[in-house]
Amino acid sequence: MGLKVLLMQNFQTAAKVLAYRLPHSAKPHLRILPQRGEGFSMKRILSIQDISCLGRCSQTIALPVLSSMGVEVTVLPTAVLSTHTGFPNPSVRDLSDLIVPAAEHWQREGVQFDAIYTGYLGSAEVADAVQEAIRLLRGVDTRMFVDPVMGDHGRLYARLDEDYVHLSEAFCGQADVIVPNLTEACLLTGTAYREEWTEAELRELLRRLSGLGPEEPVLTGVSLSAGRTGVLGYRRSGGTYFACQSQRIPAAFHGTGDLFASVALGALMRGLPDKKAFQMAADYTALTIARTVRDGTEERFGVNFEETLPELHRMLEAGLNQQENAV
Ligand code: PXL
Repeated sequence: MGLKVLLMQNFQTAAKVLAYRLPHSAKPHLRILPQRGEGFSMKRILSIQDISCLGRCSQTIALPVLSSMGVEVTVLPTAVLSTHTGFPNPSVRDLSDLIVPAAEHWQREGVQFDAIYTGYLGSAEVADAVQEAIRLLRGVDTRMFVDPVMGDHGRLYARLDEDYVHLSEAFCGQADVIVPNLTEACLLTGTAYREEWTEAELRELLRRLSGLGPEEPVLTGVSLSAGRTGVLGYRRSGGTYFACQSQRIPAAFHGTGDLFASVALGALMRGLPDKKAFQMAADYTALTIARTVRDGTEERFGVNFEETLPELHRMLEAGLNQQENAV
């Protein structure tokens, strides 16, 4: 028997063994990436936020999560910090003078983005430069997904001030989708912050947010029944609301908002409808927080999403498969 034939036979046997061992959810009809020979039009997004070297958040979550969901990510780091600002005295290198030249470069190269995703920007200089970059790069079909990261639990994050809140309003005004938490929504709309809300009050807050301009404001971290948390969203065009709730895990890890936003954007980019995308983000974030609590990780280090990415794949596979069958 020739070497080539022998290799072929071994290859076929190995392939059979591999196929046999695949768990049900990884069988070819459920997949997040195409099979050999199939075409795939991958979405390209631009993620504009800082790199916090330690303490998983912003780019260090957006990049791995979106990449693993089958979305191409161009990163535009707005600053590099030794840690997020939940640690005392991080070392910070501002990169605001990179932002416009990088955008001009991509513009010269004719690069197009399916979505622009902004998160923590951290300073007025950065926010101004990012506005200009968006002006240069946003095409008619570019969706803008804004997470107006500013604070939590009723307080602004360290280093941010009132002026920054006004800049965030301008970003939200241009967005298709915004994903503020309750603290951010209150800051953006000049509403007094409180912990307890009725659903009618939350709907009113959503309408106020939509008055800033976004097509779809989605409030994150809202609880609509005991022991549950998730989102309440509003679609301005149809005047309809949607809720996605999951288990509430009582813990306050850094970066969970970034994880939530990245998963939701990834699912939207993969073509899932908004309610499914946000439900996936709520379920995956809850699962990841639960796993991180179990592991005993310190809150300042963020969540152990590396451990739960396989589950995210399974959720996305199931969502895509359902979608395919529904068509
Ligand atoms: O996770 C939000 C975030 C992002 N980037 C930096 C932060 C924070 C929250 O504190 O400090 C630098």
